[in-house]
Amino acid sequence: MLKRQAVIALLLVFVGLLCVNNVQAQSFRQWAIEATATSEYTSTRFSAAQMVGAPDTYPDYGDIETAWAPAYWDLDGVRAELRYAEAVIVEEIEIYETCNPSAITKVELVDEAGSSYEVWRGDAWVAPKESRIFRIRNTKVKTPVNRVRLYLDCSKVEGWNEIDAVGITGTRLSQGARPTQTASSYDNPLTELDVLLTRLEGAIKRATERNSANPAFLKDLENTLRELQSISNKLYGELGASTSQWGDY
Ligand SMILES: [Ca+2]
Repeated sequence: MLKRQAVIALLLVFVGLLCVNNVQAQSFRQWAIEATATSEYTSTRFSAAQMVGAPDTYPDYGDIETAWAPAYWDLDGVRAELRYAEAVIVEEIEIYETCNPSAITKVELVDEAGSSYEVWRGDAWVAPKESRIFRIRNTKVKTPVNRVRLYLDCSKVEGWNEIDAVGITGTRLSQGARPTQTASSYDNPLTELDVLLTRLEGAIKRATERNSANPAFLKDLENTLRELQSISNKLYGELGASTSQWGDY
Protein backbone atom coordinates (compact mmCIF):
# COMPACT_ATOMS: atom_id res chain seq x y z
CA MET A 1 0.00 0.00 0.00
CA LEU A 2 2.73 2.40 1.01
CA LYS A 3 4.80 1.43 -2.02
CA ARG A 4 1.87 2.23 -4.29
CA GLN A 5 1.42 5.60 -2.57
CA ALA A 6 5.10 6.33 -3.03
CA VAL A 7 4.98 5.44 -6.75
CA ILE A 8 1.91 7.65 -7.26
CA ALA A 9 3.62 10.46 -5.33
CA LEU A 10 6.75 10.21 -7.48
CA LEU A 11 4.71 10.19 -10.68
CA LEU A 12 2.80 13.30 -9.59
CA VAL A 13 6.03 15.10 -8.74
CA PHE A 14 7.44 14.30 -12.19
CA VAL A 15 4.29 15.55 -13.91
CA GLY A 16 4.41 18.73 -11.80
CA LEU A 17 8.07 19.38 -12.62
CA LEU A 18 7.41 18.73 -16.29
CA CYS A 19 4.50 21.21 -16.39
CA VAL A 20 6.38 24.03 -14.64
CA ASN A 21 9.56 23.41 -16.64
CA ASN A 22 7.68 23.45 -19.94
CA VAL A 23 6.19 26.81 -19.06
CA GLN A 24 9.64 28.15 -18.18
CA ALA A 25 11.35 26.72 -21.24
CA GLN A 26 9.44 28.86 -23.75
CA SER A 27 11.83 31.15 -25.56
CA PHE A 28 10.98 34.81 -25.98
CA ARG A 29 12.53 37.92 -27.48
CA GLN A 30 13.66 40.97 -25.54
CA TRP A 31 14.77 44.40 -26.67
CA ALA A 32 17.37 46.34 -24.68
CA ILE A 33 16.16 48.41 -21.73
CA GLU A 34 19.45 50.30 -21.43
CA ALA A 35 22.34 50.97 -23.81
CA THR A 36 25.73 52.61 -23.32
CA ALA A 37 28.72 53.08 -25.62
CA THR A 38 32.31 54.26 -25.32
CA SER A 39 31.49 56.86 -27.97
CA GLU A 40 28.29 58.48 -29.22
CA TYR A 41 27.60 61.25 -31.73
CA THR A 42 25.50 63.28 -29.25
CA SER A 43 23.70 62.46 -25.98
CA THR A 44 20.36 62.58 -27.76
CA ARG A 45 20.37 62.17 -31.58
CA PHE A 46 22.46 59.14 -32.62
CA SER A 47 23.10 58.38 -28.91
CA ALA A 48 23.62 54.87 -27.54
CA ALA A 49 20.12 55.12 -26.06
CA GLN A 50 18.77 55.02 -29.63
CA MET A 51 19.46 51.26 -29.48
CA VAL A 52 16.96 50.84 -26.62
CA GLY A 53 13.69 49.15 -27.50
CA ALA A 54 12.40 47.63 -30.75
CA PRO A 55 13.81 48.82 -34.10
CA ASP A 56 12.47 52.23 -35.14
CA THR A 57 14.83 52.87 -38.05
CA TYR A 58 14.97 49.49 -39.78
CA PRO A 59 14.14 48.67 -42.57
CA ASP A 60 15.09 52.23 -43.62
CA TYR A 61 18.72 52.70 -44.53
CA GLY A 62 20.96 55.73 -44.07
CA ASP A 63 22.31 58.28 -41.62
CA ILE A 64 19.21 58.40 -39.41
CA GLU A 65 19.20 59.84 -35.87
CA THR A 66 17.05 57.07 -34.33
CA ALA A 67 20.06 54.74 -34.53
CA TRP A 68 23.34 54.91 -32.58
CA ALA A 69 26.49 56.31 -34.20
CA PRO A 70 29.92 56.81 -32.57
CA ALA A 71 31.29 60.37 -32.33
CA TYR A 72 33.63 59.88 -35.33
CA TRP A 73 33.09 57.67 -38.36
CA ASP A 74 36.60 56.14 -38.38
CA LEU A 75 37.08 55.08 -34.73
CA ASP A 76 38.61 51.73 -33.86
CA GLY A 77 37.99 49.97 -30.54
CA VAL A 78 34.43 51.21 -30.05
CA ARG A 79 32.29 49.27 -27.60
CA ALA A 80 28.55 49.27 -26.97
CA GLU A 81 26.74 47.45 -24.20
CA LEU A 82 23.05 46.59 -24.08
CA ARG A 83 21.17 45.45 -20.99
CA TYR A 84 17.95 43.38 -20.89
CA ALA A 85 15.26 43.04 -18.23
CA GLU A 86 15.63 39.32 -17.76
CA ALA A 87 18.66 37.02 -17.82
CA VAL A 88 18.13 34.21 -20.33
CA ILE A 89 20.04 31.41 -22.00
CA VAL A 90 20.45 33.11 -25.38
CA GLU A 91 19.55 31.27 -28.58
CA GLU A 92 19.92 34.15 -31.01
CA ILE A 93 21.17 37.72 -31.10
CA GLU A 94 19.77 40.07 -33.74
CA ILE A 95 21.71 43.24 -34.51
CA TYR A 96 19.84 45.76 -36.66
CA GLU A 97 22.49 47.62 -38.67
CA THR A 98 20.99 50.51 -40.58
CA CYS A 99 23.96 52.42 -41.98
CA ASN A 100 27.25 51.09 -43.38
CA PRO A 101 26.94 47.67 -41.71
CA SER A 102 29.58 45.03 -40.86
CA ALA A 103 31.98 47.06 -38.68
CA ILE A 104 31.36 44.62 -35.82
CA THR A 105 34.40 42.51 -34.94
CA LYS A 106 33.32 40.75 -31.75
CA VAL A 107 30.15 40.01 -29.79
CA GLU A 108 30.06 38.94 -26.16
CA LEU A 109 27.32 37.86 -23.79
CA VAL A 110 27.66 39.10 -20.19
CA ASP A 111 26.01 37.49 -17.17
CA GLU A 112 24.60 39.22 -14.10
CA ALA A 113 27.89 38.70 -12.20
CA GLY A 114 29.80 40.50 -14.99
CA SER A 115 31.52 37.47 -16.56
CA SER A 116 31.71 37.77 -20.35
CA TYR A 117 31.54 35.02 -22.99
CA GLU A 118 32.59 35.52 -26.60
CA VAL A 119 29.93 34.26 -29.03
CA TRP A 120 31.19 35.67 -32.29
CA ARG A 121 34.40 37.11 -33.72
CA GLY A 122 35.15 38.18 -37.27
CA ASP A 123 36.71 40.81 -39.47
CA ALA A 124 35.07 44.09 -40.32
CA TRP A 125 34.38 44.13 -44.07
CA VAL A 126 32.61 46.31 -46.57
CA ALA A 127 29.13 44.82 -46.87
CA PRO A 128 26.42 45.96 -49.30
CA LYS A 129 25.15 49.43 -48.33
CA GLU A 130 21.73 48.35 -47.15
CA SER A 131 20.02 47.70 -43.82
CA ARG A 132 20.53 44.23 -42.49
CA ILE A 133 19.78 42.07 -39.48
CA PHE A 134 23.01 40.45 -38.37
CA ARG A 135 21.90 37.20 -36.71
CA ILE A 136 24.17 35.20 -34.41
CA ARG A 137 23.04 31.79 -33.16
CA ASN A 138 24.41 30.80 -29.76
CA THR A 139 24.80 27.17 -28.83
CA LYS A 140 27.92 27.32 -26.66
CA VAL A 141 27.06 29.75 -23.84
CA LYS A 142 24.63 27.94 -21.54
CA THR A 143 24.75 30.52 -18.73
CA PRO A 144 21.84 32.96 -18.35
CA VAL A 145 22.96 36.43 -19.42
CA ASN A 146 21.33 39.86 -19.39
CA ARG A 147 23.82 41.89 -21.44
CA VAL A 148 25.27 41.96 -24.95
CA ARG A 149 28.55 43.70 -25.70
CA LEU A 150 29.51 44.75 -29.23
CA TYR A 151 33.01 45.62 -30.44
CA LEU A 152 33.39 47.68 -33.62
CA ASP A 153 36.26 48.69 -35.82
CA CYS A 154 34.73 51.65 -37.64
CA SER A 155 38.02 52.47 -39.37
CA LYS A 156 37.53 49.46 -41.66
CA VAL A 157 34.09 50.42 -42.97
CA GLU A 158 33.89 53.88 -44.49
CA GLY A 159 31.03 56.18 -43.45
CA TRP A 160 28.92 56.21 -40.29
CA ASN A 161 28.34 52.75 -38.87
CA GLU A 162 24.93 52.86 -37.22
CA ILE A 163 22.96 50.38 -35.15
CA ASP A 164 19.23 50.75 -34.60
CA ALA A 165 18.43 48.00 -32.07
CA VAL A 166 19.68 44.70 -30.68
CA GLY A 167 17.32 41.88 -29.74
CA ILE A 168 17.98 38.64 -27.88
CA THR A 169 15.85 35.51 -27.99
CA GLY A 170 16.26 32.90 -25.29
CA THR A 171 14.81 30.87 -22.47
CA ARG A 172 14.75 31.29 -18.73
CA LEU A 173 16.89 28.87 -16.78
CA SER A 174 14.75 25.77 -16.24
CA GLN A 175 15.31 23.29 -13.45
CA GLY A 176 16.45 20.78 -16.07
CA ALA A 177 19.26 23.09 -17.16
CA ARG A 178 20.48 23.72 -13.62
CA PRO A 179 23.60 21.71 -12.91
CA THR A 180 22.44 20.27 -9.57
CA GLN A 181 22.49 16.77 -8.19
CA THR A 182 19.73 14.66 -9.71
CA ALA A 183 17.29 12.64 -7.64
CA SER A 184 18.43 9.36 -9.19
CA SER A 185 21.86 9.75 -7.61
CA TYR A 186 20.35 8.99 -4.20
CA ASP A 187 19.93 5.40 -2.96
CA ASN A 188 17.03 5.92 -0.59
CA PRO A 189 13.66 6.36 -2.41
CA LEU A 190 12.43 8.57 0.44
CA THR A 191 15.38 10.90 -0.10
CA GLU A 192 14.62 10.87 -3.83
CA LEU A 193 11.04 11.84 -3.12
CA ASP A 194 12.19 14.61 -0.81
CA VAL A 195 14.63 16.01 -3.40
CA LEU A 196 11.89 15.96 -6.05
CA LEU A 197 9.45 17.70 -3.72
CA THR A 198 12.04 20.39 -2.96
CA ARG A 199 12.66 20.83 -6.71
CA LEU A 200 8.95 21.10 -7.38
CA GLU A 201 8.58 23.64 -4.58
CA GLY A 202 11.44 25.69 -6.07
CA ALA A 203 9.99 25.50 -9.58
CA ILE A 204 6.56 26.65 -8.35
CA LYS A 205 8.17 29.50 -6.40
CA ARG A 206 10.14 30.69 -9.43
CA ALA A 207 7.12 30.41 -11.75
CA THR A 208 5.07 32.43 -9.22
CA GLU A 209 7.72 35.13 -8.86
CA ARG A 210 8.21 35.46 -12.61
CA ASN A 211 4.52 35.28 -13.34
CA SER A 212 5.33 32.71 -16.02
CA ALA A 213 2.38 30.35 -15.49
CA ASN A 214 -1.34 30.53 -14.92
CA PRO A 215 -1.92 31.50 -11.21
CA ALA A 216 -4.82 29.03 -10.82
CA PHE A 217 -2.66 26.23 -12.22
CA LEU A 218 0.16 27.14 -9.83
CA LYS A 219 -2.26 27.18 -6.89
CA ASP A 220 -3.45 23.67 -7.84
CA LEU A 221 0.15 22.52 -8.13
CA GLU A 222 0.96 24.05 -4.75
CA ASN A 223 -1.97 22.25 -3.07
CA THR A 224 -0.88 18.96 -4.65
CA LEU A 225 2.63 19.64 -3.38
CA ARG A 226 1.32 20.07 0.20
CA GLU A 227 -0.56 16.74 -0.06
CA LEU A 228 2.54 15.01 -1.41
CA GLN A 229 4.62 16.48 1.41
CA SER A 230 2.17 15.12 3.96
CA ILE A 231 2.30 11.64 2.30
CA SER A 232 6.08 11.90 2.35
CA ASN A 233 6.04 12.69 6.09
CA LYS A 234 3.75 9.70 6.69
CA LEU A 235 6.09 7.45 4.71
CA TYR A 236 9.03 8.76 6.72
CA GLY A 237 7.20 7.84 9.94
CA GLU A 238 6.56 4.24 8.84
CA LEU A 239 9.44 3.34 6.53
CA GLY A 240 11.93 5.38 8.54
CA ALA A 241 11.10 3.38 11.70
CA SER A 242 11.46 0.04 9.98
CA THR A 243 14.82 1.05 8.52
CA SER A 244 16.20 1.76 11.98
CA GLN A 245 14.75 -1.55 13.21
CA TRP A 246 16.67 -3.34 10.49
CA GLY A 247 19.77 -1.55 11.65
CA ASP A 248 19.43 -3.23 15.04
CA TYR A 249 19.90 -6.73 13.64
CA1 LIG B 1 16.58 52.76 -32.70
